[in-house]
Amino acid sequence: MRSGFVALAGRPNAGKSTLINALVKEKIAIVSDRPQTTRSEIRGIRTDEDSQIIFTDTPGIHKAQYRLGVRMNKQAADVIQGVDLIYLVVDGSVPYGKGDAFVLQMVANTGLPVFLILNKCDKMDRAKILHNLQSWQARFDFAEYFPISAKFGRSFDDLIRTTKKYLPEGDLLYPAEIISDGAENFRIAELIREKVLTCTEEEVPHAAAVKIENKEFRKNACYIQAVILVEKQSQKGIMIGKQGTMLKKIGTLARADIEKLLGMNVYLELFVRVEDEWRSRDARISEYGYGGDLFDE
Ligand SMILES: Nc1nc2c(ncn2[C@@H]2O[C@H](COP(=O)(O)OP(=O)(O)OP(=O)(O)O)[C@@H](O)[C@H]2O)c(=O)[nH]1
Ligand SMILES: [Mg+2]
Repeated sequence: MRSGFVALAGRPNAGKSTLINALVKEKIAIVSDRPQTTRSEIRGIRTDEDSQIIFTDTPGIHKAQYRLGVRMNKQAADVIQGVDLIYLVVDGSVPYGKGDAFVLQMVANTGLPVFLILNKCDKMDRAKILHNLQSWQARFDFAEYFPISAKFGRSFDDLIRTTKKYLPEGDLLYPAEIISDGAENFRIAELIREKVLTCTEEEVPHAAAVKIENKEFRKNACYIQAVILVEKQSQKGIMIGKQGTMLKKIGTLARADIEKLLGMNVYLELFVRVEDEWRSRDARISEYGYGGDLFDE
């Protein structure tokens, strides 16, 4: 039996969360085409007859503008220190840049084995994939190379088989049936935030946080009250929309996903509140569950 830890690291939007969901065959991390979707580490556990792999999705490493971003980057950096293996997930369809070089240096500095996961291969032809792999090979001595499509790939057997070789001998670290160790309220809040990310634009999705205020189970149904926090009055207006249309749309989409997660009818009430500059305030960031532990800069 082998068991161990694998971190998924990379720039925002590379497809880390899409990949972790595919690897554990359940939606444990939210996904969107906005950069900086993931704001905290998320564990996904895959157990089979001879192994248990604990994957950790991390926030995309970026140039932080707010304390929130600083804490997200710090958490990603901390996670990759404490694993057996790192997947460096890159979006092969966009050109290599400074951000890639920065993240590569970070993972290289750990001294750990690193797999290059060249993602979004569905968007590239064979020649481009090959060229891409060769370019990455010249930059660092990766332990393995995997061209994949996290979104459309059906089997990751090869990746899983090879990953096991890099894990130590060991027993189960989690009960075999556990896929996620995330708190239920946080997962619900994240599903709501995912719809905020899909439905709103520009600065609004980045300025939004979601918090569950109340959750009750009654007669095989779940009653949830959640608040969407934004930084400005103008953002509140956008989030509510004309005659509440935007908030209604977010609520309808989120409810469907929460029902799937909980396996029961859900009654979801959403509110919007302004929380001044929450992205710059440690207490608020921690309260909403983003970033890792507090630290001094
Ligand atoms: N075409 C294509 N799109 C993909 C693939 N993988 C992910 N995407 C899309 O890329 C976008 C970003 O995906 P995420 O999984 O949220 O990326 P992430 O690396 O977790 O991003 P952050 O959380 O911001 O760091 C989404 O719109 C995904 O649907 C892929 O293999 N092919
Ligand atoms: Mg993500």
